[in-house]
Amino acid sequence: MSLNIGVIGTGAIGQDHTRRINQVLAGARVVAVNDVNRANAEKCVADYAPGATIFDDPNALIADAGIDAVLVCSWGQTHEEYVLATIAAGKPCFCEKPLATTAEGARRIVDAEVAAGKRLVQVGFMRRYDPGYRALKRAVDSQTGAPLMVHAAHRNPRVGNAYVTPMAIHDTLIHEIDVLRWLLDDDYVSAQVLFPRKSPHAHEALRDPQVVILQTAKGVVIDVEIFVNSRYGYDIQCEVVGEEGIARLPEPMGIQTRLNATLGQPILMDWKDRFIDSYDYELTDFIRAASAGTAAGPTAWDGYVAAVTSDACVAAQEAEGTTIAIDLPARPAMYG
Ligand code: NAD
Ligand code: NAI
Ligand code: ISE
Repeated sequence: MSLNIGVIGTGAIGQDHTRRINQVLAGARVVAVNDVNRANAEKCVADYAPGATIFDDPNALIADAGIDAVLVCSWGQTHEEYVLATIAAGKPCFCEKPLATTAEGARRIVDAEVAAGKRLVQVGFMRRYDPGYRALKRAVDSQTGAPLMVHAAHRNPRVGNAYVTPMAIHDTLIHEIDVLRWLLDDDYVSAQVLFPRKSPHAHEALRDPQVVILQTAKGVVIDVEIFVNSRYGYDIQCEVVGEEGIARLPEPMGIQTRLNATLGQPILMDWKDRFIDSYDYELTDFIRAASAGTAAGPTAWDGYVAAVTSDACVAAQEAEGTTIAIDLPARPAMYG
């Protein structure tokens, strides 16, 4: 039996997820879509989901008896409402990051899922599924000794004018916030943000680059460079310094050339290409679990921890140079 999926938000990633469900993966079909911009919904249906129903009301899509599971791919500030409605309908929900744009919002989702009594939410932290990060985790767990430091970088070539300083945290750093916590099997205790000299390519409402320093409960110090006007490429770097050695995230595969007296290797320009296999794997996991009426992968609790950490990092941006403490409440038993 095929899982009938409804997608809310058919922009860049909503269309890409619809493409992979309908054209790449097995076990599910996107049969309904909704978007505040109907033209996006129409394009998504025309390109990737012929015959799918376009709902004008997202809540009607969630409630529809023909929909078994929901993907929330709309803008971050809309996620909480749709995830809560999907939990209330008792259906599995895949929610793109962030789970919610505030810690309070993410907590409401955790509380609703706990009240429902079973996992229904998977957060789109796809890097946990990336073969490179998984290989790095194996090396950190078994070869390089206890981690002492992490040096990481998250660089985008450019961003639009709607991307403002706090989005470097909520939209971009959030991937490192989640994946480094998973990589180190640790939680954060404090955050600090430093702003180097501003890039001339950054617009007025954006301080770019930024350096975020996170400390963990086990004493690891992490520095993450966020630079969203790198111009040269989409570049994700991660190096873990351990007691016995160093482990680095592998570069994405690319053809090495020897041409014109130069040794060359291409650098990707678009985030969509960098973790393309991971999106396939995370949705495979979602389809498998949702077909059994539940959810797998990164949890609502992971989304909540990321939101608490993001809020602390934004406070650290505002109090430049100051160290902001990160306090987490006890983890509900449902999340292990
Ligand atoms: P986008 O602007 O291209 O698309 C968002 C779509 O949602 C638009 O079509 C918009 O009209 C629609 N929308 C907005 N509000 C809505 C509402 N209330 N109800 C229904 N539709 C609504 O943005 P995007 O780049 O596709 O990002 C969407 C989400 O996916 C964001 O949460 C973003 O953080 C996340 N994202 C994740 C990754 C990743 O690597 N995991 C990458 C990109 C985006
Ligand atoms: P798993 O290996 O048991 O299952 C993952 C599924 O995705 C499998 O079906 C597997 O085939 C597929 N998959 C994922 N990545 C793949 C890759 N790179 N290559 C090939 N197939 C891949 O893993 P598990 O334990 O379910 O974890 C999945 C992710 O979700 C992990 O990152 C894990 O840390 C996370 N997770 C987190 C939880 C939490 O409480 N934080 C709970 C459960 C999972
Ligand atoms: C975008 O939303 C993503 O999730 C990308 O992975 C990230 O690199 C980018 O900075 C975000 O805007």
